[in-house]
Amino acid sequence: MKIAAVELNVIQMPLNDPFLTHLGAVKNREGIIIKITNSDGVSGFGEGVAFSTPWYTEETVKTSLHMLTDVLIPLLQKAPLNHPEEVSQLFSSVRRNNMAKAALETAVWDLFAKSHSLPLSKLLGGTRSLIASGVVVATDSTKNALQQIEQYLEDGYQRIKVKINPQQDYAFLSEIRRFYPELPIMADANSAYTIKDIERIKALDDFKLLMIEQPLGYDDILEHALLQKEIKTPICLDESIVSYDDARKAIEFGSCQVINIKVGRVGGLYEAKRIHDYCFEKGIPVWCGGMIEFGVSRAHNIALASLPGFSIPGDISASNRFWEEDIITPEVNVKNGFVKVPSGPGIGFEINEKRLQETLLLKETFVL
Ligand code: OSB
Ligand code: MG
Repeated sequence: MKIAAVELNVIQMPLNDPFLTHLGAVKNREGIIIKITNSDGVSGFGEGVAFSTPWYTEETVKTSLHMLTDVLIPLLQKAPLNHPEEVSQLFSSVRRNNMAKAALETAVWDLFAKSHSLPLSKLLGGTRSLIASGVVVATDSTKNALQQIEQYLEDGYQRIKVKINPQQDYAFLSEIRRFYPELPIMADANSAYTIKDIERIKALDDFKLLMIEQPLGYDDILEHALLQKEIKTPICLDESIVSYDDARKAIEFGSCQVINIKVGRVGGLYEAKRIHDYCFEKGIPVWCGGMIEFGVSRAHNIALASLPGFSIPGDISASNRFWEEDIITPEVNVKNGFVKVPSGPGIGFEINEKRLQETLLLKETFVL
């Protein structure tokens, strides 16, 4: 596999509605769309999912651009690659910066799949042709949450995730349960609690949530294990799991019963698949997390979620959940609660060049 050129496109788009968590609001999404082209003129695409500010992880769009430009693209340039599985090892000399790594690594997977005329899902070992779709409600008002839930259920979503924090938990969830007693709901705290809040979190067992996501520290696995012993609701880890080893330790410790896998957070599809395979073997269900991402990353998520261990509807929603118009064509659609896994080569979606140009902030090209 000879990579001849890498193109970095920084784009920006407003969200249909602000995405609110206790950590702040996302109203505009910047992202990095990577195009790599081989010597035969075949192109693969990847997406950098770091945010403009470091609220979710330590990375930002700017740190990603620095890593890509000054470190990762030069590394890729040096190495003769036979398979995308090798990229992860190639980048192992670089500490963390997982979203920057994943942006480039996923583009290599797409390129490899396309040059072998294989759907990416098949290359990864996917077995599903339909992905059960869930959606996230991220607002600070109960009234808005109820309205959004009503709309999303009408759209066919199979599972709702809501954002919670100590200012918005028991009363908020009671009100939702009053209208939707049987709805599959999960609650994501994005580390809004500490172990001192144990009684507060225990009270949430009343709501028969599918799970509670990342209640405690963003890099903790120890206190989550203590908490899990005290509550009935299964804990799902998100922020705490940035590698295969984190997943293994969290499971061995009893820190969680479920893992949310995000390709960007763990540094690419190879690591995501390793986590999946480990969890599958241990009987730990996984689901695919979302990052308010554009179509390229959505497409990679769909391919990943076709693996057999993704047994819970993830945060894989339609393009129109966040965007007036996505940068891929066709857009991601949810039909009867499912997203179809494309059967075309690679990610199975084309880039909407017109939309990419409309949203473009900056473009850089590297000839290798
Ligand atoms: O914690 O899962 C999270 C979005 C951005 C950053 C972190 C998280 C989220 C979501 C998923 O909750 C939103 C989506 O569907 O993309
Ligand atoms: Mg989360």
